[in-house]
Amino acid sequence: MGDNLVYKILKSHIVEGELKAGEPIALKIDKTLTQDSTGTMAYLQLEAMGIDRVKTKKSVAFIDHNMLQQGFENADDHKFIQTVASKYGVYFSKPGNGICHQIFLERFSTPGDTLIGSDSHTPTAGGVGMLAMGAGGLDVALAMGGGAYNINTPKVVKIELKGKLNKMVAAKDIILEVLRVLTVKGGVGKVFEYGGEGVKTLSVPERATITNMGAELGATTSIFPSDERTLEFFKAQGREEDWMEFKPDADAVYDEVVTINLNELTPLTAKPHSPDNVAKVSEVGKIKVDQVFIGSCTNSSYEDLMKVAKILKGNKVHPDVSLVIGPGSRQVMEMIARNGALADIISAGARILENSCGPCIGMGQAPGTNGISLRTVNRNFYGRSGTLSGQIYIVSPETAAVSAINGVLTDPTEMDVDITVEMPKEFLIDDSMILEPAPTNAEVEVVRGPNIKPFPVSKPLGEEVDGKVLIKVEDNITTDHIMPSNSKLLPFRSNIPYLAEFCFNTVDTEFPKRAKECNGGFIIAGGNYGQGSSREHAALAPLYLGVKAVIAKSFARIHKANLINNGIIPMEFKNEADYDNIELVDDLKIENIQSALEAGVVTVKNLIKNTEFEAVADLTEKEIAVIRAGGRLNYVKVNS
Ligand code: MIC
Ligand code: SF4
Repeated sequence: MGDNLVYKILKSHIVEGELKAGEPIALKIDKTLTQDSTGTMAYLQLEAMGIDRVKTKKSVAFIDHNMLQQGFENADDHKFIQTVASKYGVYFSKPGNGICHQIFLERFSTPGDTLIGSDSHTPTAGGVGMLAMGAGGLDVALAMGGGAYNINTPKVVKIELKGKLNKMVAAKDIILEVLRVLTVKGGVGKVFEYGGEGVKTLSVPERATITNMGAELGATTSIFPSDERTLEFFKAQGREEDWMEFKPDADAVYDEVVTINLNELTPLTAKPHSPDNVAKVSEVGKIKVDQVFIGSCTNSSYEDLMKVAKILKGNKVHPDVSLVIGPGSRQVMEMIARNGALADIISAGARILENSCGPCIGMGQAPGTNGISLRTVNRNFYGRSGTLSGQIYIVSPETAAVSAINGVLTDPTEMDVDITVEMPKEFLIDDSMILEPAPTNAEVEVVRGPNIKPFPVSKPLGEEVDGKVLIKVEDNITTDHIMPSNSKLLPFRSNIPYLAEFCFNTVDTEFPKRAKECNGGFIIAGGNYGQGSSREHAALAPLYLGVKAVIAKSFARIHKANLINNGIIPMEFKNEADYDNIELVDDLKIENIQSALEAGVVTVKNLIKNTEFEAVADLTEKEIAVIRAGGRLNYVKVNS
């Protein structure tokens, strides 16, 4: 029995545990990435660990999220990250150089290696055969310090691609199809490995679109083999020496196989407000569109924007539509500027943004009231665009561009235009916006603005946990619900006390006040709690407000790890029906929590209703030790 790609990497990187699906393992991490909105916290945590220099093969800090500088905060945070990165031996990609995942793919990705990043779309680099995973900032800081990364051994699902995409059907439609079939919970505990004859029909940027949005399945990550097409990409990036062939064994085994027939796919869209709310564009019909955004780490490659330029060339954007373009990197922007494609886009009437996340994370371009916005992004969670009544539809660049011309959602196969784009023989290579770190840490002084506030640290666990039910939420609550992000809040990612005032703001504006008045307590949640962004702030803000435990029907992987790292106990209802019997401000109490965690089952008393129920604490020994210590930083201090 041969190995699949995932097991090949797991076997070469495992430092602890046993490779058996569901069992905890620790992996050696070769490379890390951070971006600015999670990075400030990650580097504060790195400093708190007291190490001299990072111990990875390469670590890179990107500035791409908090780009609107409406006040001093973002600029100060950029300076902090630049100086702290230099001091600790981390490469620094300047603001304007582009989105972390696009640049990492272009300039830093290496097949067969492991990568963790403080951003949930780190799996983008799986497009060249890396095992690339999103993680909380603290986990990334620990990996930079040479620590291993803990995951549960995933199941490996093969996605067998058959045939070839039809004209105007895109890689985006493949991942939307996977989401339609498997849903936002379908990937929990799994890695998706792409294979089959259809793989060679896809370029590296197309593969990266798919692995990027695999994050929306709740998957640990997604991965493609590294083949001749990958070599073509590395050669054109002037990085042939970083390439290696990486294929599964011919007799590789998989836990499951899902087959997708590329020939049968048609353009798809994910309707508001979930990436798995997928339908055929032709079936949704010609709804009137107010805004179109083409960009984000999912679809802002050279290839994507060249296709868009070919569609727009000689046409005009519909008078009622605002078309916004955000190139993924400076390499992309400069290349389309030099070859004239940007001129075609501008001439059609598009608005051009700098190379950054932009509207994807609500940094500008919020739609108008009830505005319908087609976006090539990966997430359309409620409120994420910055407009609560905004209706975001996720589409491919092809669907976006054709619809921008027509003013209505349009199946792009209706337009007859040749959009073939050849992979350039040479990409334009200029790494001058990637700064090398200082040779030693002694010569760098870290610059800290007044926006940087100390972050909360949990206390060691006592014998008892009690408190009120501070909020009760439904299934599929995202970290965007827990700790919203938009242009007003993103500048405060290094200021937890301020940010905490907005915790759960799109769900229940009274939560922060209630949490403080009750002196902390419990969060009660449905299934897949904490899906989406890796932001650790969705654990840090509740911690600051006194949350001690979350009892949910189930958790998303990264958020569960973030809760544990910050000393908040995640527990699952043993019997889901017990969820229905809990109400806001019920008084809960868990006695003998220390031994209950060991046993894995906790009895929760409801003091108001005079009832009790059981919750499962599905935690490894190490995780229990972390919670006992009052979070990972305390644990590391005690154990090093
Ligand atoms: C996102 O797409 O939600 C983000 C913003 O990139 C986040 C990171 C963050 O919240 O800063 C992510 O995907 O992890
Ligand atoms: Fe940036 Fe959006 Fe990608 Fe997150 S999903 S990294 S906000 S472009």
